[in-house]
Amino acid sequence: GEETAQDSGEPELSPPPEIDCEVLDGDDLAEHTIKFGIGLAEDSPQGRAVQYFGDYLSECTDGRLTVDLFPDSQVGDDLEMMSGLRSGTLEMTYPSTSPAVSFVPELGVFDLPFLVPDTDAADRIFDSEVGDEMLAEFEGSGMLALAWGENGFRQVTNNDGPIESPEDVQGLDVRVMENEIQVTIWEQLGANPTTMAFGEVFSALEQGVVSGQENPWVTNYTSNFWEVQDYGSETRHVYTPFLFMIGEEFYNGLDPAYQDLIQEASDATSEYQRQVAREMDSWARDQFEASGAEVNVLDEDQLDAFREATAPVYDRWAPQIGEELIDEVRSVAEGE
Ligand code: TK8
Repeated sequence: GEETAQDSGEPELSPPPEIDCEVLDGDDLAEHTIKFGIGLAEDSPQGRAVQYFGDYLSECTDGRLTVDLFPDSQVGDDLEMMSGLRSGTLEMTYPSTSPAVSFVPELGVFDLPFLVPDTDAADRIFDSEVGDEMLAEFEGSGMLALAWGENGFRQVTNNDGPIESPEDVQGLDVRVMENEIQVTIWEQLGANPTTMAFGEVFSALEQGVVSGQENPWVTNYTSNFWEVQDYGSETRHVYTPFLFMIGEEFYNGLDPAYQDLIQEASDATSEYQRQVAREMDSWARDQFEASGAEVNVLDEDQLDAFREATAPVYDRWAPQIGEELIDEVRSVAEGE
């Protein structure tokens, strides 16, 4: 892409939810620094949410609990950071659900194309019983999922040309997440998908190992993909969540008052992170475009062509994910 100095403006964001707690104090309460690793940038919704979470904990413990944020895959990629939680080298992380399906196969429901129509539907799923059940599935895995987050609607960026129809992605060398359902989507479209950890994507694009990748606008912008991509196309082909995770052994070893506080702070952070992600989405698209990339937004007819072309992904994966679960998630999404 042609690099231009982009407008370094900040997005306009609503204030975070008020931190409302009785400060935990007592000489018996230990001090902990929570190492929190994330794949995305400090100024992404994910990074901003972890900073809020850190403020929450330290304010409510008079500085006894603090958070040390390691952004940009500095301490590993999603799968490595999850291993870190299990082995105790890292306390918390915020991975996408897609690489976490090896622990909880039900999460594969979120890899199905065009399942979640809008963010209200995402909230209904997250705040439902089936949403709680999916998070609870991690118990015993060495990691606990405390809350949902929004990764968001994924949009394709690449260097071949604007994507308006399934024909446009035929033969496209595209990086996808480490998840077999994602691979099937792109194979079904006739593209040439390569799985790769997120931390390697920028240099793979820069070096031309792949021509494209797909992520929400906030990531496409805050991870600087505009520097190495000429085109961005709003395809919304799949909505993927984040998981707000903590090491199980670490959590179980904490004072019960800390455990309650961490759960409460996680819930507030989940609310805040979703708010920030939504407030930054179209801003990030504009920034991506203002940085010198060409952007196109698909209309309903164009999206229908993608819906139709990717429909066989359901037939292929529904038996593994579970037909019943898919139906349940769909009806919750529709508000039934
Ligand atoms: C960041 C990833 C990222 C995801 C991906 O750690 O891998 O493309 O969308 O957000 O989880």
